[in-house]
Amino acid sequence: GLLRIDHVGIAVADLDEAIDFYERTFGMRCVHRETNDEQQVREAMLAVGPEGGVVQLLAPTGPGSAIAKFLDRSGPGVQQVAYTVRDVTAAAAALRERGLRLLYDEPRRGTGGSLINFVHPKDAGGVLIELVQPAGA
Ligand code: V0V
Repeated sequence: GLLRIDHVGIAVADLDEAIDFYERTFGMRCVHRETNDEQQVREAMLAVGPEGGVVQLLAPTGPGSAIAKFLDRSGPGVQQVAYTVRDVTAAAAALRERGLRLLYDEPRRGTGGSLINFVHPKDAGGVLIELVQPAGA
C-alpha cells in the first residue's frame, strides 16, 4: 500500500532559477541536489517546512529527457505526484494486477538511491504517478 505522499514533481527549464524562486518566495529550503543520468534530469528537493513535505524540481539535461518533452508540450508545471511505498516491486505488481500500466518491468534508480517505477498517466486520470521505495527500506 501507499504510505504517504513522497513528493510533488515540478518540471522547470532552469533549475537554479527555480530553486532561487522557491527559496526566496516561499522560504523553502533546498535539502538535496542530484543529477540522474538515466532519467536525464537535474533535480533538487525543497523542504516545505519543519513538518516535512517535499517539492522536487526537475530540469532536463538533454532533449531525450521526459522532462524536456513535458516542457515542450505543456510548459513548466506539475509533472508527477509521487507516493512512498515500502516495496516498489510489490506495489507495482498489485497495481498491474488492477489493470494499470507500469512504465518499467523492473524498478529503476531514483533520488538518493531510492527505487522507483511509474504508473502511466493515461491509467491514472491524467496524472503521472511515481512509486518510491526509499533507500534502505
Ligand atoms: C505525458 N502525458 C502526461 C505526462 N506526460 N500526462 C500527465 N502527466 C505527465 N507527466 C500525456 C501526454 O500528454 C499524452 O496525452 C499521453 O500522456 C502520452 O504521451 P506520449 O507522447 O505517449 O508519452 P511521452 O513520450 O510524453 O511520455 C510520457 C511518459 C514519460 C509518462 C511515458 O514522461 C515517462 O516515461 N515518464 C517517466 C519518467 C520520468 O517522468 N522521468 C522524469 C522524472 P495525449 O496528448 O495523448 O492526450 S525522474 C524522477 O522523478 C526521479 C529521478 C525521482 O523522483 O527520483
